[in-house]
Amino acid sequence: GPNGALEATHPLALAPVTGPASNVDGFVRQFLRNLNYERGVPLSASSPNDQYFAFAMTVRDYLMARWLEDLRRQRVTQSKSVCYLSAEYLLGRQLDNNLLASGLTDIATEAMAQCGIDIEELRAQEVEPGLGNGGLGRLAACFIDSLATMSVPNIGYGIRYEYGIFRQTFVDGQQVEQPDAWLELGSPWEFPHPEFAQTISFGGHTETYDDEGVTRSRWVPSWNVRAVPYNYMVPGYLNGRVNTLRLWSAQATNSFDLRVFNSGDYEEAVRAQTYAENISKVLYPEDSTPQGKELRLQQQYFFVAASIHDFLDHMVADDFGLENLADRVIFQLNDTHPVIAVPELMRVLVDEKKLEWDAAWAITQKCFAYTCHTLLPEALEVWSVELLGRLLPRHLEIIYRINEEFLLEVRERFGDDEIRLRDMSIIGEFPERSVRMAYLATVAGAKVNGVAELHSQLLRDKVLPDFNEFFPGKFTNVTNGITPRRFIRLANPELSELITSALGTGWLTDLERLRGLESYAEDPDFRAAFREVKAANKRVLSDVLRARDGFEVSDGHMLDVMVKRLHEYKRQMLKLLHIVTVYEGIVSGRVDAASVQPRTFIFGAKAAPGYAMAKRIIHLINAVGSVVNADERVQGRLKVLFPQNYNVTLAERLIPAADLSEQISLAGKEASGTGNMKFALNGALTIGTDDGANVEIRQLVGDDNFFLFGMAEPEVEALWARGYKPAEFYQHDESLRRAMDLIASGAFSGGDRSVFEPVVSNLLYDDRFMVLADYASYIEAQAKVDAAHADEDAWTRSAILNVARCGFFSSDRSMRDYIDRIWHTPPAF
Ligand code: BZD
Repeated sequence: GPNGALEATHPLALAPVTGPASNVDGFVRQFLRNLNYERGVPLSASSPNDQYFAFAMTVRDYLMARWLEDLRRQRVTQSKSVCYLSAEYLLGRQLDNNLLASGLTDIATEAMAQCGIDIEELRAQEVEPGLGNGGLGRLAACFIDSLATMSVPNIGYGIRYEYGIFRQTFVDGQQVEQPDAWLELGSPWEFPHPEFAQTISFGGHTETYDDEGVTRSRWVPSWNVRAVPYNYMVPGYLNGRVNTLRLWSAQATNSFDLRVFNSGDYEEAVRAQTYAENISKVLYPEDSTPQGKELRLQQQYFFVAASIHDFLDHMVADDFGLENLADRVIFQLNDTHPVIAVPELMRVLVDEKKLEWDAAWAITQKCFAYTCHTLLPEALEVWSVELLGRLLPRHLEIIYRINEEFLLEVRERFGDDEIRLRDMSIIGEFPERSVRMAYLATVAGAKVNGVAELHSQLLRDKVLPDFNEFFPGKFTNVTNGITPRRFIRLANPELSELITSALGTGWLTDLERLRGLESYAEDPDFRAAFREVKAANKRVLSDVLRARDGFEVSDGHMLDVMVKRLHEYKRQMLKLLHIVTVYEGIVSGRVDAASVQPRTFIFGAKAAPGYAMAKRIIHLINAVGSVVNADERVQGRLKVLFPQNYNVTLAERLIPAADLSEQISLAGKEASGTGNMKFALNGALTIGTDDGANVEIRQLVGDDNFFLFGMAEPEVEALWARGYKPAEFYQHDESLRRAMDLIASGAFSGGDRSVFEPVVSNLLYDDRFMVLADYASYIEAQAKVDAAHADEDAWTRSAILNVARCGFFSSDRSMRDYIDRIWHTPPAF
């Protein structure tokens, strides 16, 4: 074997050593061994962090043999693997998930009790890895969970950011960002493998040379960094499978300082090191508004180049035959962030492996598929030719050639239609020459998918219609999903138990079985039990918010929850106008407080640090909250809570306690949403627009169990076409006027009218997301919510039906769809 190690066929080398005994005694022994021999402390002197580490390591030890076996099997069978390329994985805490997947929860709990340790205290030690912004990153985490649970060979590739999404704090109601030093105390879940580091190059120039009579191109880069892989276990749910998540960390190479700075000066050399290590230093907190920053492009190329080389070097057998690469791997591009992988694979095939261009292009077109997650034009990523050419000169040449040949084909099909050619070119000319990454992905990918039916339809019809015409059959839909292991079983153990008591086990991996709950909606005992679960979840949430934020959650309130990134298109302002309307109605004496259903409104939202309007809206929510919560006249009726730093861990507590789920984006703007699915599956009713996956949720649960409001996408289009004048809605709607005037009056800013003036005038004179146009309809729908909530039994029936009818939204189903429509991988190994 390598380095004189035993051959793989030798009995000692063949199988991994088995893990600790699967009983309490085995767990205790392994735990103490880890505490003593890995942490170097006796139990009596161990800190909670020591205990957490030793505990996590023990869980790892149980999974290790299976992990090694699955890695071996992926190499031996050479059956087609899915490589998910994603710049973000919003994993959430790992401990409980890994306990659940390995079936160790009870044993581990008892083992800790025997050691005199409170397992809850250990759980609290874990800092969640926040290596993503929102939906896109969380989706990647759900997908790799489902693939492992379905025994599909998969490697998730991404970036090991040293700092994840910022920690949000509020100072005087305004967002202040703190660095997320999630690795400060180390992480027990990662396995660095510096020996498998890849060298990733940047800069320099290209040249042609004579290769035995053939003229070839090559890249002569000017600097490089080391990409060090860190492996994470991705265990399937109770199936003995463990897949791998491989995240890359940037380190300086020895030659780095010499090559780039060539100064021989020590301080300069250290600076150079910092420059290299900056690449994986921090997650970009900008969602939906790409910044076009150089470091961002460095991050993208860094992780996809490392991933492609890693897979080719270690996972593809020497005799496999590159021309068959698409039988070995499909690289799924999670949005455009990893699209620079396309020219990288071309470069490897043409420049390094010396394949003909056409042969290389044929392979490449089969190895990639692209998922689009947006409809906002400003969110479509472009890179200036100047920057791309400076950082990756050979890739730019390759992109030019791909574009040239593509436009030739377009010309052949459609003739010299210059407008069409300009519109379809991968290179845009205005406002500067730049590479349109979504176009590159569409041209190169075997398939392009949107993330909900409506989104995929709009993608075909509105965003990329020329491409849809040119590539018939390339566009498809895969509606998003969520993992029921984390978002039902772990987040809502009481509901899970209730479901199991009705349906038996098996539903967690076959979520359509929840249909069986439909008949229970008619059973008064079941409804009472269901209500009790909700009440218990509210008590848990109440404890969490008291400890975390010092909030008191009032008993008997409807919990009305809106949690998601702060963005104008998501329309937190619409929610706020509703709250101000109800508040104003009571304090002005026009509405009797006693007639208002008690409600607690909960917001959770981070704003991109550079997004001024989003930050102002956060400030306004907090300001309204302070005034409303302090006003005697609405005591016991209205409460507004905005816990800081909404993250996966908090979502797991908020969602199971919610009664009402707010999914109120302007129709045609939210690609899918996934929070909407989590709420419905935890028995909240949705108030929502006809947008994203809301459309499919409503179709499944039925109109009677969903509060629909607002314009549908064609009406939005029609209103724009007619000419939208938000001020007219303000003038013609007294209740809207009162709410807006109250905000403008300074009532929430200590009389200072200037603080929220920009928010109000933005709505009055611009209102890109038509908040005012949908206001009346929203208020009307909220009145229906109040009426419905007054009938406890009917509400509970609806809530149960939401759970029963949303099994479709399991990410296991999403994965089946990807396999059937895009990947065509064998079902399992
Ligand atoms: O992706 C989101 C969409 O807005 C949701 O509608 C959808 O449900 C999810 C999953 O498909 N998009 C994002 O979350 N996008 C980002 O986070 C992002 C991050 C960096 C740069 C651009 C966008």
